[in-house]
Amino acid sequence: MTQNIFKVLGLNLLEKDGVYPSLFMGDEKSLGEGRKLTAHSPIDMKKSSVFREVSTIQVNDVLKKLNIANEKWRMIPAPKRGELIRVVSNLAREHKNELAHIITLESGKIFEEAKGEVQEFIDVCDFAVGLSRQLYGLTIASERYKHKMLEQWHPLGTIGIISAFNFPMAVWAWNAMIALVCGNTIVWKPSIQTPLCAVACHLLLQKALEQFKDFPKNISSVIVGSRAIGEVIVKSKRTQLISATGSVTMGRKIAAIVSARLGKLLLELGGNNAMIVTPSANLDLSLRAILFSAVGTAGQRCTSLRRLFVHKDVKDKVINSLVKAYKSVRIGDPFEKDILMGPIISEDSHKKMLIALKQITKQGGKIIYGGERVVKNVPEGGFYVEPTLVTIKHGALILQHETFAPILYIIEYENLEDAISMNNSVPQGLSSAIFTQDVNEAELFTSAVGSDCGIVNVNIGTSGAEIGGAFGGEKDTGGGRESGSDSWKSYMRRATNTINFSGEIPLSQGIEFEIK
Ligand code: UN1
Repeated sequence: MTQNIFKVLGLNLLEKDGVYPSLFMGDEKSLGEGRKLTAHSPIDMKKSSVFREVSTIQVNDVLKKLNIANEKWRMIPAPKRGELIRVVSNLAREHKNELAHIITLESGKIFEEAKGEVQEFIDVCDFAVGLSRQLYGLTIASERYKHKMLEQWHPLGTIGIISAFNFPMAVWAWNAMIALVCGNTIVWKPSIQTPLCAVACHLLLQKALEQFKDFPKNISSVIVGSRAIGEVIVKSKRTQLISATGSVTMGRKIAAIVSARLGKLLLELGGNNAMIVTPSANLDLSLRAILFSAVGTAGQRCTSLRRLFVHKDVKDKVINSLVKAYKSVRIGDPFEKDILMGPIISEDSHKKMLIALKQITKQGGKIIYGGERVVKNVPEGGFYVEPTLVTIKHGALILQHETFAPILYIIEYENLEDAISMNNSVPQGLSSAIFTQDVNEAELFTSAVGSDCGIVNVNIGTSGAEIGGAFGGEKDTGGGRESGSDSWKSYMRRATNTINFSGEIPLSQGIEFEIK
């Protein structure tokens, strides 16, 4: 199936010794000569691909070519650029299953969720097509006689996209589709755990480009490489915006480099998302939302639910139904129907989960369900774990950290103000939710003194955001917004124009400046 999609896209990619090309620039591809990068499928830890890293000189050459292509691309009218994205969208629809197959193979997320991710890719394409006719600025009343003020939005240039393993296609699409309609060229350094997803997306785009003979070929590039390759892209003044998704630690490093060269940044970093379940909540609905948010993608979404604040009056009921639901979660091969939870991404990730579980007990928490590695009825080699429920008191240090694994902390609360303040008392600020039937509680939670996150939901879980909204969060989450709403503005530069048609030269602020 993996080779199938590449064949469909018109390429038999695998080179002679089983090594894939690691650099894709427009319709060209190059094999690297540097060190070997081997990706393993988390399903069974068997080798899924081998790449060889390219040199930093080659990376710089790519950036140069993208800058040159941008000179042409930015002059193609935006609605015409949108036509390209419409073709990409249709191709993604046509190959939904094949694309989802590669996502499941490389990230280990269940096939159903992988198809959802491709749908997110398709949705953002459709959004970008509409956007291609709506890149407009304001006109502003000038204080001067016969003057006009207006804003124009222009392309930035070349955008560097750095993405994580957990959304190996959708996060690229959020950035790439918007960046392209905005008139930019793109370079993508995907996670080294999910390189085939990146290659497939790039080739899909190239396939779409075949239908547009007048368009420059070199508007997109993918470089499969280690951190060193990412650093070249991040350091280069040839990238006018760096959009990075990943851990807070990674974000801090990138931010230091990009800020030092006064470059533009868009960061979408870790979350530590919470949900409040109030006494008036519809408990059946909250249970379903908790389950998808905490267990979906094996707890490896940046929007995954990590902390659950339950009112003391409903705590026992919620815990009992959660334990029951957690027991019935089917864990196993993510390609198999009816499986709800696949493996976590790596051994390292499992080690981190075990460390967190130890800290929980040391810090007074209690593991009330799960936490064990699953070895029965799952493919051999992969790291399959039981989703884990923990009861713990607010104040435990572990609650400040995001562990990228399916661990859910349950914390009791008595009054809503306290729960909101606990929701806000972590360094991260991505997603949050409240389950309530009380309009005052819902309004308080979404108000200025409510949740301090970028995503604030009522009667919906913390994960599974639609592409139409701006996606991202505050504080250590990095402050960036991707995907919908007016996030496109991050991919463009704003020019304020003042036009004088008065035949005189009046100064603003009433200043007189005449030679007598
Ligand atoms: C991520 O985990 O980086 O809201 C993105 C969601 C998805 C995107 C998650 N639409 O859960």
